[in-house]
Amino acid sequence: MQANIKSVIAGTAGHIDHGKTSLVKALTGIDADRLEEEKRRGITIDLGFAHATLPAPDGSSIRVGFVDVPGHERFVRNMLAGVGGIDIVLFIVAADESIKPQTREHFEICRLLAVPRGITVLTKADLVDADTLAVVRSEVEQFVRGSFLDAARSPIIAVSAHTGQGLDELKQAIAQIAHSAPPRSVDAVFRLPVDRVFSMIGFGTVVTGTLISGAVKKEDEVAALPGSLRARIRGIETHGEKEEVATAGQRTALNLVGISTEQIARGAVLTVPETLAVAAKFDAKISLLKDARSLKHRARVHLHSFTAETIAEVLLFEGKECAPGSDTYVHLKLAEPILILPGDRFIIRQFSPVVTIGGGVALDIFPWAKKQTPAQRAEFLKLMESGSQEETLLARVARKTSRGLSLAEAQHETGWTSKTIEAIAQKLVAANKLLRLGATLIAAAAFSETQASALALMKEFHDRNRLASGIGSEELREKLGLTAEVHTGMLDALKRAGKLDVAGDSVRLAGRSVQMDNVEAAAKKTIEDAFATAGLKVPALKEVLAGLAIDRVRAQKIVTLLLRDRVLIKITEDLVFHAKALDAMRAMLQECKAKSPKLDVGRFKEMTGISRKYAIPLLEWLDRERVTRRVGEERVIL
Ligand SMILES: Nc1nc2c(ncn2[C@@H]2O[C@H](COP(=O)(O)OP(=O)(O)OP(=O)(O)O)[C@@H](O)[C@H]2O)c(=O)[nH]1
Ligand SMILES: [Mg+2]
Repeated sequence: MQANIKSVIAGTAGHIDHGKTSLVKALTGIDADRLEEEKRRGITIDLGFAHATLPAPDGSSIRVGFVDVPGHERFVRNMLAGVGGIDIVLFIVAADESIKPQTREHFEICRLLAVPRGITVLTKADLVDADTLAVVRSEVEQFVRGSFLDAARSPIIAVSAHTGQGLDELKQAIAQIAHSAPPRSVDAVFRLPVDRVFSMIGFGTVVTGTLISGAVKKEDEVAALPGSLRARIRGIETHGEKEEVATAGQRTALNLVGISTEQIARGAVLTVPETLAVAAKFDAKISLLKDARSLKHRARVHLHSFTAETIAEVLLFEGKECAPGSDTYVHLKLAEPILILPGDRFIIRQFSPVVTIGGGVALDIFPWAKKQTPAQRAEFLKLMESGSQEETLLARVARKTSRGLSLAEAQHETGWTSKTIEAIAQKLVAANKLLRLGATLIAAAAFSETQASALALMKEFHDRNRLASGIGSEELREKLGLTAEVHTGMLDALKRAGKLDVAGDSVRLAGRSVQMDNVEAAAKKTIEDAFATAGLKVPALKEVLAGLAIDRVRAQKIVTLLLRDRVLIKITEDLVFHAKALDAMRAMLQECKAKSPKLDVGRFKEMTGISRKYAIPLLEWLDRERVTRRVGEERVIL
């Protein structure tokens, strides 16, 4: 492939029999009507494809892929599958018939899908005289006035596929427009909406489509959405030539390994695995055509996005209906999930009888419905419609408050490449609007609030639990409802600010320690003394606590403190020793070791003067502490 050759896609549009297929053939030499039925009936039923290389004004070449659509009103859905992703529309009006119903419908579809540019072609010029042609030209000029096809900015060219009149002028115009069109960004996630699936003997599954964004190369792994199928790309063809790479703006055929022709159909989208996510509902702005009926809340419509189509229920944010010729924000609930990204245009058609009634643009494919009021949502959607990438990413993160937005979620919500998300996030972090905690983005304001809530919660905790030295980190996280990443980030920030102390798993306000009254302090001393004087012949903890002047709950908390500070050591559920007594025992064992490292229960009992009841658990504890090691019936002192 000559990498420097620019590729664009031109699509036809217009009423049945107005000469679309004949024109494509006259321009490319290729008959895009490929079905036997099409040839027999002399009409186009499904999409047809052709290609040509045209000389550009600067002497270079331009490759034009043509998508030829059917004009018959019954096949508008096929037309819709072809028109998505075209760069240039050849808007066709037969000079002998002028504007007809599908002239209007196709025009509206192109306008609603925001096809960026086009050429109006008056076909069959050979069938009319100059006066008639002038009349039709002026009717058409009138029709497109003020639109993207306004004669002031886009040409109107009369041609005849039969005599060849106007074809050179048209080719030049196509090359000129293609040349001046801004190149598509390849720095976007690869997406190929599939419009055709067939199998080729010796190759297996082949799918074709207009590559609407990004790029793909041979041997890449691709995911087919919706669904979980994956495939490897064995071969690529664009415009009839084998290639190593295909990029946005090319008609592309991919030979897939791993997906059979039964497993994939028109409507699927091939994309990068583990990157984008399908949506079963999304928020959008829709516009209703002037001659459509008003659209009621909860109405069902046919929704077309690129090659996919499904049924959608339209939920209005306000009012009971949307009036013809107006636009409004809506929530759409889909019968089947589709891959649609913010900024993608779609068409809606009346449920029955099926006619095009409007279109829209997807704005929020993962709405945060429960947490936002309708007014907040409308505000949010307005920003999604017109805000910069920085503004929209910030708003997406901010609406998640203390939960934050992970980088993976950000990619699902925006459809941007991870590179783009990282770059924008970095700018926002540098401007102190966002923080990045691991793989989570959180708005600066939400992070401050999270810290304030944590401090307030800690204060309340200490006030209620004077005898507790701190709260368990996990308990705090659950109480605040934070994700692990935000929680860790919050603790780090407050530790750094000197506001929290974190010891192991326990979190407490800085400078805040256990607060005991006199009775509690006395009780603590009583417990400590009871164990200190007992040596290894310890009393039952229960009995010690029963003798105290305070209630069981507080007494238990004091024991917890003594255990935490390692004044007391718990050996089993019922056996607690003073640390000093255990230290003394260890010292004694070391002395014994000098005589003999062997230790049996008898020797241990003799040495310590304790009964079997204490000796066995103590010996087991010593094993666990690696002071002794059990060897058969005996132990060795280590
Ligand atoms: N005289 C004359 N006839 C034409 C011209 N272009 C097309 N036709 C005839 O018009 C008829 C319809 O042409 P197509 O090219 O099939 O029209 P189409 O717009 O593709 O029709 P659909 O795809 O079914 O919507 C055919 O009989 C063509 O031969 C032209 O420039 N001059
Ligand atoms: Mg045709």
